[in-house]
Amino acid sequence: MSKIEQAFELAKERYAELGVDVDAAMENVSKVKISLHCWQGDDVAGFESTAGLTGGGILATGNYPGKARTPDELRADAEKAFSLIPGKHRFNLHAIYLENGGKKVDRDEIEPAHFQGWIDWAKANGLGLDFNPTFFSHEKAADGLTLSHPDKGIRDFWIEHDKRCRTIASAMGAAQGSPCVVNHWTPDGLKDFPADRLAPRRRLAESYDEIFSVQHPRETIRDGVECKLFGIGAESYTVGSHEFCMGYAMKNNLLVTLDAGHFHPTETISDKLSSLALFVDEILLHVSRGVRWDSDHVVVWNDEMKAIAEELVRCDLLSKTYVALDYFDATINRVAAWTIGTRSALKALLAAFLDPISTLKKAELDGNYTKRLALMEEARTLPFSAVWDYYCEKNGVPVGEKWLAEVEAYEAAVQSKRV
Ligand code: RNT
Ligand code: ZN
Repeated sequence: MSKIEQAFELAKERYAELGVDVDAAMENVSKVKISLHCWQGDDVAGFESTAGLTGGGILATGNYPGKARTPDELRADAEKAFSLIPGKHRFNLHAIYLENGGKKVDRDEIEPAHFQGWIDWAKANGLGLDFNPTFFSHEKAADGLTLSHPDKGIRDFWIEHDKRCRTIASAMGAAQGSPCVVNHWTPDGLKDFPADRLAPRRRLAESYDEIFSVQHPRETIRDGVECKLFGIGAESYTVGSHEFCMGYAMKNNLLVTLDAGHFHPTETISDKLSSLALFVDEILLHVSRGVRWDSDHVVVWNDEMKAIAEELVRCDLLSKTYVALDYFDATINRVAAWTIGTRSALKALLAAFLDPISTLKKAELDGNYTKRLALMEEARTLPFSAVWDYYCEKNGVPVGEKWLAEVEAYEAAVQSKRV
């Protein structure tokens, strides 16, 4: 027996003393598919042009060398990350990651053919694809308004863009045999006090109404609308606020997208899940890490990640929740950023499955809050790492920090050669 197996067997016994079935926990976590965001690989630049991220209330900071410059490079980097992450997962594309063969294809001209390379790659690698319309980094978004713009011509341009995105997503869903999850996020907002808060929201709702009036089979596509508190340059007013998006999604049977960085600093998305679950069919999560604001730091296994995973497990929400990552750190190796964030999310889920939750719930029902707190506290130091290490080994991915050497070797052989 290897050291990892020995440690695992001891850990399994310890968990069994608390009534926790470790094998079931590993089996449960292996069913969760996390959607890795393509945009960590190149700082949200995309392949439309060489302009990179402009405008739109999101910001990638840092200049770590070696970012992916072409679809092939991005795919190679993603494959490297996937090889270091246990389980089979998904890949989340934005419309600006099209393959246009070197010819300008504007946002209102994109077609499934521009994503055929991605569809073929996903199939070859056993991945599902998800998709996003891109309402930023474009001259028609330069003043911070898109679907809510007062100019009908500009609104129509973006409506056409989103309709095409949904057609592309539906084609992806049909090709992969699982729904392509489309997230609709608009940066629309105002820097200073609005005189009219209602009209832009009415226009956004009308634009969405037109976009979603096009029906696609449910087996191929799911749509979510994502709110935000504020963005850089849109500090005073966000058209797609939480109330707007939640209201719109509930009324129209769409997914509510919750991004962990899009709320007030002490407001958590973990606490929203149980309430939402009572009233919506499905939820889309953008797991991120805001530091002081929606800074999109790499996800780590912190209190909020822990709480999100606990809610998903304890409320039995994984079957109705799509878990996607959303962050972009350009100051560290980007393959490492994917690996750290995804492994952290999976760790949090495995740990949540390993909690002695039925005992905790029973103590709570009995009014025995002493026992509840005592057990929760003891559960923090159960031998989790022995189970996680074994889970990684069983899935054929590096155990512990060993993945880092692989990223360093990849950086030396591949990423550092990109200049
Ligand atoms: C921006 C939103 C949005 C984007 C991605 C690139 O604040 O979180 O989800 O990060 O679509
Ligand atoms: Zn997001």
